Amino acid sequence: MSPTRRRCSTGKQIDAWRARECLRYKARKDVIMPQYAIERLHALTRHKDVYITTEVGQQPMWAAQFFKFEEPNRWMTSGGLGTMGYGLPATIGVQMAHPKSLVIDIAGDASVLMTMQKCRRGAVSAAGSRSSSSTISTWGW
Ligand SMILES: Cc1ncc(C[n+]2csc(CCOP(=O)(O)OP(=O)(O)O)c2C)c(N)n1
Ligand SMILES: [Mg+2]
Repeated sequence: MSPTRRRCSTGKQIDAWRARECLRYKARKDVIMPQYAIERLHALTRHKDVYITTEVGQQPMWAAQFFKFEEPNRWMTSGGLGTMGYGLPATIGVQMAHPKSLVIDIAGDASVLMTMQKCRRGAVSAAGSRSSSSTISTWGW
């Protein structure tokens, strides 16, 4: 097959994939769809200089797919195989580097929990107090 024909069939294949609209989602009345929330976040902040950080899980995928990045180096993520709890400290670091910009951590509920130890440590250090915790075998007890 000539390179021209190969490009042509590749283009058709890509068109067929695009036609599936694999990112399409159904709006619901009972919940705010995460995809919609991220689309709105983009729409409402697009006039600002925005940096996005993420945690790990489904939300970095939605952030990549539904926040329409318009500048390079604006998406700070630990990646799909990265560490939960990355986003909040990353947000603080990016905000310190870009004090006039808007920095947003798109986080999942479980990843936020992973940052609680850091918040606790920061709060305790800032207050100059000490803190102890007990060790338990499971959550919820
Ligand atoms: C420190 C750490 N522990 C465990 C994991 C494995 N892990 C990856 S995603 C995930 C769940 C993430 O849930 P949530 O933050 O609620 O994100 P969602 O998928 O709901 O967007 C877990 C446990 C990890 N990546 N990092
Ligand atoms: Mg979650």
